[in-house]
Amino acid sequence: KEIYMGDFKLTTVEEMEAATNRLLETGAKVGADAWQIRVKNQTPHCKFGEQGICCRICAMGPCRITPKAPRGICGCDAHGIVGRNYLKFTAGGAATHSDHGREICHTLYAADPNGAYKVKDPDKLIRIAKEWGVETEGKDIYDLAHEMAELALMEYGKPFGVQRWLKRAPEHTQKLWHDAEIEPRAIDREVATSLHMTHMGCSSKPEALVRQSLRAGLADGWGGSMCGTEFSDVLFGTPKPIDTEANLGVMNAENVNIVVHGHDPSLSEMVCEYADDPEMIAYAKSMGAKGITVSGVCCTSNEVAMRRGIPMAGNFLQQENVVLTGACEAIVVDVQCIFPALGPLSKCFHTKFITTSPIAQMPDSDYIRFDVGTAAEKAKQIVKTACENFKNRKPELVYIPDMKQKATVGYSLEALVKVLDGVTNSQVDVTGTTKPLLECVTSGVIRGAVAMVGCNNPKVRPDTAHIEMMKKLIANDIVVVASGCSAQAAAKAGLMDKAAKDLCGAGLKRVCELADIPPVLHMGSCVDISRMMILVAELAKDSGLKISQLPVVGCAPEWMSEKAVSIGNYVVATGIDTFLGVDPYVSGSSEMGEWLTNGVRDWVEAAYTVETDIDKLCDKMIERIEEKRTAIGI
Ligand code: BF8
Ligand code: SF4
Repeated sequence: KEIYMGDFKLTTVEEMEAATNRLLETGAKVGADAWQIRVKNQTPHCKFGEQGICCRICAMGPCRITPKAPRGICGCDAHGIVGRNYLKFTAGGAATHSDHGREICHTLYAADPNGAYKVKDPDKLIRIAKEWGVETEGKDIYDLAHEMAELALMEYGKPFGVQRWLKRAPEHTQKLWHDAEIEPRAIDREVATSLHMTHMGCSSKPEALVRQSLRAGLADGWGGSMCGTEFSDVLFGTPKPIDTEANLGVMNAENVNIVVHGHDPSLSEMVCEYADDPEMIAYAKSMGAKGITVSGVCCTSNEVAMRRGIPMAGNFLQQENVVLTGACEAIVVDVQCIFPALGPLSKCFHTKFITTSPIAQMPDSDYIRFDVGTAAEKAKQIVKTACENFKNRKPELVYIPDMKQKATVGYSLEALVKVLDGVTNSQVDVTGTTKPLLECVTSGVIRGAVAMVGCNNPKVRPDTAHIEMMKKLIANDIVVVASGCSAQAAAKAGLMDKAAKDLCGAGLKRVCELADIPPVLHMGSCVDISRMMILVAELAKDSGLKISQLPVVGCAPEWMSEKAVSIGNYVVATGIDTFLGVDPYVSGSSEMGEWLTNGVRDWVEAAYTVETDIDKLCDKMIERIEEKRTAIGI
């Protein structure tokens, strides 16, 4: 099923798998373990766990629900157990994203005109300050940054009131949240309340557990994640379209290869900064390399790709591959989605596995503790360590698959509004609104939009769901906005190359040409799904429609993390139907299933669809988009 267009050709999943297999051969030679092997050891999975009907929140258990034992020792039934597990899962994700956001606020608090961290987008800072009612006139930008950082940090623990960012939502959405009692209060409070509710002997009523799941999710998407995204932009710059490349072929056999992996741009930005320093490049040369190549894995890769054009080596299930190339001098990680496997794996090669965060400490790693105060010095130390490691490479183990695609990334909301301005023939001055995009949608040139997000999961043939669905969507004139590992799957395949416009239906193709954009738009990392929330909020306000009426849906076909469930909850709670390709351990409770796929619609006008057949999942999304168009008469 190869698709040729001039000299442009998508990279197929088969080609990616062949490259992986070749790398696994190297792994076998050095006695390395791999997720492909561990999956075999772990399957079939425990049925109780899969269905969410195992409870171990108190020491009378663990209790497992069977037809013969329909209740745990305390009397909790399957619905309560599944519901509590679901809420705990959500709380884990909300805590994780939000804590990342908090770290960014601390970095902003430490911003200093003479220090490692500066304010790169002062206009955005002023815009947010005005939005929050903070006086900006005559204030030094760094004083303002510190004031705003402190206010943002207060959002995590304020005793009264709800999240400040909620005001960005349309009035109607805010009212729905208020009426359903799911407006998130302090971010940490929603996480703590969730853990309180799931303690032994608290909530076991699915309705209450689902309600709090939405609330904790909203504390993430319209709280912590939004802080993460917005203040990352202030610190490191708001992304603008930029060219980069994706897949393992971005690593360079002649250079010192540093791979950044994780999530918080505070680390990766500094590593990139120093890897670019002439002094460091000279140092790499003195070690026998031709230069330094920094590439990325997972969300931190999205962050530095969007702002610096740093190439993306791969996504979640490709993290071991970067080490298996034998050409990785250092894989530098901060937090989240990091395989502990990287420790023992790196020991099979010369690779230094450098952990940097007290939050993600792992065996078999070199721990170089990174914090805002010593960022410059530590980043330098990391780059130097990598350079010095070049000489330890075993040339006979080096194999970098010759596989990469071009990608244009960096479509923040600000950038998107700007590029789409060029599309319509509208004589009205529409600068700064989503109206051009709306015009494309209402005229039917674009049928709608899908937000493709989330991870890889061995339960789905890696990247297939992302890539195949995107191909089908764009062929149907549905524009795709992508983030996280989904975005990287697209980039690896070539779907973020502007040449991929030829895979689109006639309408979307025309828009891509006029706006000079690829059909799959990179909106960033997973915390940046908050950008998508602001986009739909703006679309609703500019069109006078409710968010739930827009022909827009969300999809996480290969998700695996707690964060993904937290995201799913806030996307649904924002009024966007959300399609999952992996079941969130709720199949053991018909009531929970009913609440998530239907019941929540009464509160937030959207719900989940879970479908593990990817073809069907995609068709259902297209159907939903067309239904929404019909309902509003476009
Ligand atoms: O936050 S998509 S595997 S990297 S969880 Fe992780 Fe999933 Fe990737 Fe980023 Ni998001
Ligand atoms: Fe069993 Fe109830 Fe304890 Fe859960 S809370 S482990 S169901 S006794």
